[in-house]
Amino acid sequence: MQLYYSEFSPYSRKVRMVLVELGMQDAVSLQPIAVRQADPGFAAVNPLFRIPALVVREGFTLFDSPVIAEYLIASKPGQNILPASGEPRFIALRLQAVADGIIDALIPRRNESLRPVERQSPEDMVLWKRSSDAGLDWLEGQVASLDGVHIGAIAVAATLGYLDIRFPHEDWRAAHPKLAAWFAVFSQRPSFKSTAPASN
Ligand SMILES: N[C@@H](CCC(=O)N[C@@H](CS)C(=O)NCC(=O)O)C(=O)O
Repeated sequence: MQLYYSEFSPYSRKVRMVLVELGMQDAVSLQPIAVRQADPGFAAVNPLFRIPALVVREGFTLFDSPVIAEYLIASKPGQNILPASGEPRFIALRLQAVADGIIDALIPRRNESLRPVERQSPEDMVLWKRSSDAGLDWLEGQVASLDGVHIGAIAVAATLGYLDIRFPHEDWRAAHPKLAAWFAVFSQRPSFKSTAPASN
């Protein structure tokens, strides 16, 4: 299998963390790609021109990150990264949805901030910040459900890692002490450390 990814992509980092937690690094070759510069043929891998994208075999590719994560997890029966059924499964998936949703708000806000000031939309930036802040507030109240190593916890760690890399001036820890304490421990895991971007 081949995983198209970029080292700064938090959705890709989540999938790479899943690979490490499953002990599946050797089953997948990592293919770094600058997806905005990808040639039109990349549509055969992901018609949305996004990463991560997993080529399982010729003619069968998977996207987006929750689908890839679920596929990898399903290929390793007996794991606990996605509980098989019941509420714990949906609590983990809901955490992943919030973590991914926070990234969905952070990325456009960062992209907007890189545009010339006169072309920025302050209104949109306020709305994106409202969304990611409220997501973090919600996670602060859900720290008990981050216990363990499941897809929800992995996704939240990838999101907080992105926040630290791209928004280092925004001190999310001050207003979210329980989340910060959880992250201080979880971020010591080899899956988090080994997937850190090499350079900024
Ligand atoms: N919901 C998708 C989001 C994927 C996504 O947006 N990835 C970004 C990189 S972090 C991307 O490929 N962006 C392409 C672009 O900006 O043109 C997922 O979870 O995989």
